[in-house]
Amino acid sequence: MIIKDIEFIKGATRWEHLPVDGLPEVAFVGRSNVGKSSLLNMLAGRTKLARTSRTPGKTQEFNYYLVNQRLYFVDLPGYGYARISRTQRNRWGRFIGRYLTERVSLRAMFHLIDSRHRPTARDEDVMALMRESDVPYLVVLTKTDKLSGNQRARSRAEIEAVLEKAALEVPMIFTSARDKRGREELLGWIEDLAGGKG
Ligand SMILES: Nc1nc2c(ncn2[C@@H]2O[C@H](COP(=O)(O)OP(=O)(O)O)[C@@H](O)[C@H]2O)c(=O)[nH]1
Ligand SMILES: [Mg+2]
Repeated sequence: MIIKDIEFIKGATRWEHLPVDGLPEVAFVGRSNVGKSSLLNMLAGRTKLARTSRTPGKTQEFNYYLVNQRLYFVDLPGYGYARISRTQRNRWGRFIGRYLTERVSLRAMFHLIDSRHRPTARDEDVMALMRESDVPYLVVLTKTDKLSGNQRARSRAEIEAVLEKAALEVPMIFTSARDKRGREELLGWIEDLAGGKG
């Protein structure tokens, strides 16, 4: 898939504000600071499409980007930021749960995990949600430029073990926003799952 154009459409904070045009969408989820904005910028081939932030967790919006006039990338709010309240966390969980079950145009969920760290308890919560969902689920390892070959193998083994514990068999894509590793592979998955060709 080649991204010819990409345009920020809206930051939705309520269910009623999600687009209703029925275009397919793929969503990106992960803990704050995992490198989600950087990855979206890397995919888009831009430096400033999605905001990268030094104050993680600020965005609590579903940010919709229209790609090639025919599908959306959805940047979901980050989680696991220590300073958000339990109430906000519960609200996040409910919203994502509803999104997974009711959003018929959702074609895939890409779960970003920092390749340098073990999945967190909140990451495991996401895996548990995806276990119960019919939405195709893929794991995207971020910041792999920071790993040696050995560390990469260990990272893969660790995450596979956690996924196995959750009874999940999931494609894993190694990416880096720094050196663009994984870009073509990820775009290939998006095209396959959401029909981004053309
Ligand atoms: N080395 C390296 N650093 C990255 C990469 N992606 C993001 N970062 C850094 O990680 C921090 C968080 O990135 P950001 O995209 O804002 O994360 P978000 O909170 O998930 O949107 C920033 O300091 C980025 O420069 C990557 O692929 N490699
Ligand atoms: Mg961000």
